[in-house]
Amino acid sequence: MACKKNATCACKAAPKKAKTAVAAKLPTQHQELLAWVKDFAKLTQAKDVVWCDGSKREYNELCDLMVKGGVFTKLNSKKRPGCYLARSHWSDVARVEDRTYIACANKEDAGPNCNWIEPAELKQTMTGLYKGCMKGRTLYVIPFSMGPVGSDIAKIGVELTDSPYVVVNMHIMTRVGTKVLKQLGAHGSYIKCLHSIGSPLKAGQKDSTWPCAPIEKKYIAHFTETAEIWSFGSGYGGNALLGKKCLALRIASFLAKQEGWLAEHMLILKLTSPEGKSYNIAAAFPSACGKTNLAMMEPKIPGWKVETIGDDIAWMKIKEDGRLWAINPESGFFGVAPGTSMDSNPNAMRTITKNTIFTNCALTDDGDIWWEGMGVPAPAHVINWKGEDVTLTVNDQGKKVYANAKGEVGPAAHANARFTAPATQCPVIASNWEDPAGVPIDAFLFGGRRPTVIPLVNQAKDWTHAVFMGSAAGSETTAANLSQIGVVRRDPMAMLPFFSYNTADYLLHWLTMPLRTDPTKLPKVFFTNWFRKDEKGFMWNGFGDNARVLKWVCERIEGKGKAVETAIGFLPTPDAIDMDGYVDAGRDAACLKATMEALLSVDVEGWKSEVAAVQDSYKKFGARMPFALTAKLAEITKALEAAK
Ligand code: GTP
Ligand code: SPV
Ligand code: MN
Repeated sequence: MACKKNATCACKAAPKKAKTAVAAKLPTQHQELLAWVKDFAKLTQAKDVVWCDGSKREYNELCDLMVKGGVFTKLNSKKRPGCYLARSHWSDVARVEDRTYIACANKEDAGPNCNWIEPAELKQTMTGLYKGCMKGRTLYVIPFSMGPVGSDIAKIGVELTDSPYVVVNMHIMTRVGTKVLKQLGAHGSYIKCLHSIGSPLKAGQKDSTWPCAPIEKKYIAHFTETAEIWSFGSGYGGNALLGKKCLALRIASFLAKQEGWLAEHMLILKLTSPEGKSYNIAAAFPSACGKTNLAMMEPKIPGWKVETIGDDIAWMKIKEDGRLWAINPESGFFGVAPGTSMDSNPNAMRTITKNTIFTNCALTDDGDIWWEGMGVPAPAHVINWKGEDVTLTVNDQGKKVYANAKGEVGPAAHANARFTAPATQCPVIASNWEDPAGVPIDAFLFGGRRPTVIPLVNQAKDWTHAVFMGSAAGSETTAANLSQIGVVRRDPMAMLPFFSYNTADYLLHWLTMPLRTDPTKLPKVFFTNWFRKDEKGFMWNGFGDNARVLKWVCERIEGKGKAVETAIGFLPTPDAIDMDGYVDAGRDAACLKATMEALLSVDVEGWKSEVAAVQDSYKKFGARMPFALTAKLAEITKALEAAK
């Protein structure tokens, strides 16, 4: 029979023998992979198995299926073409750090920052949970590549899941499908990722729109020594899109330690000066602390340009030239929605105009989405992230709030509402963002949300000091994980939720980087804090004005840029940051001058408490903590004593 696709299609020439036709139906010749899928389908009692090909047709069919099932709401195609809204269960709205586990033979190798369970015990528990967990559901097989398919830095994973929501999100966030199976061949190695929402369907039972398991049954497990990921009970973000935090951070950083490279919670941006010189900067900020914002920022200083390479994860290797080269292993953005506006992140707003999945945002009467801090007036009525009709009312303090029929008040969008959008839609995506070779990194920034003490920017004096800075990073917690919000916790290198082995060993791995290359070729390292506050609010505008700090960073890379050496690092002199055209409506010239002085000086008493807190945070690692860091801490403490 002639091919229906088109008259010239080559397949019509191919003679069809019955045997070949059957063989061609198999999605792969990889016997071990086929057997693994078959075994899991049997254990979970899935109703059927679908191998994902990664096609647009598959994506659309699954979206339609979810619209029919009430999981997805199709948004107004004039306002948001190709966009959908999903609402999760109220209990399944963020990563669950307390239910995230590292399973390796020795507990000490996991260390105090990981929840450890003995691997055989955890496998037994989870096998029990997986038994029959996909009854009435389809098991989807998602072959995916982190990094461009075929790149020598890329890694292949296969996720088995019963969530069509996961499949379509993985389509955006990773490279999915037949091309990956082809790359894998019959014997290639891949990372096994098991996922179930943990909510079997009985015959005739009506499905809910966000089935998931109760918190005590949720497990996000990593068997590091065998590079396996087992996730159960959650359908949200990093708990379920296993290529992201589980593979590209936890499993990859474990491998990176053994193989001498780095897998980090970092954005990658390309910054070009008015003279046309480009710099690649990678920055590690904790969850919901401004990586997406910085990665696609519109600089507020004329002539400077930012282009995006990645907004969340960087894989970095030392190459023959001695420099550290970075790739973004992802292919989309899973970005925080609330607070994203044409003011704060215009390029994110432009990225999400089409083909985007929104989760836990509010739905407007005209079929569009809305969230707090979107920069457009709050509509009189929306459906909030819980699916309730809510209307805008004024509370006792004269503040506009959304209230439901019972008078209960709350945000219309969840604080960790997210958008999933293809990286290619970002108007400032760098032309080389998918270069399998990556980009050479010129500078690292560490940072966090610190309302007090920590200066706007501070340059490390040497590599050990740089690692110390990263180790000492702290931040106010955000809605990106399900625990208390707004308390400062130590978050070394923004990796606290993503460590898969002992943090002390991780820091030692960083400390030994200069032994792997010419140390002068390593990136220059800075600590930034956009979040200092005083009685007037934020002391620094942030967002597009952060380019002013990046400009100083570039000047320092060039060996220029005025700085003063202090006990804690090199701080810019008060006139070193380009403040031309900087406007803070709430601060006049004198106030601004005083504010900048406060932002760029050492708060000696504050820093004494800070180093004491860092010392305290080191204690739990005992003798495993690298001596170089305790020595650096002692050196800084002494310098602070001498400072006043
Ligand atoms: P994950 O995706 O969770 O890893 O986080 P992310 O680091 O990419 O977070 P994102 O860029 O989406 O951070 C968003 C939050 O940071 C919002 O609350 C923003 O208002 C806030 N934010 C980002 N940049 C700045 C800034 O320069 N100044 C201030 N004050 N807030 C900022
Ligand atoms: C983060 O929490 O750092 C995220 C979102 O990037 S999630 O993918 O849910 O981990
Ligand atoms: Mn992140």
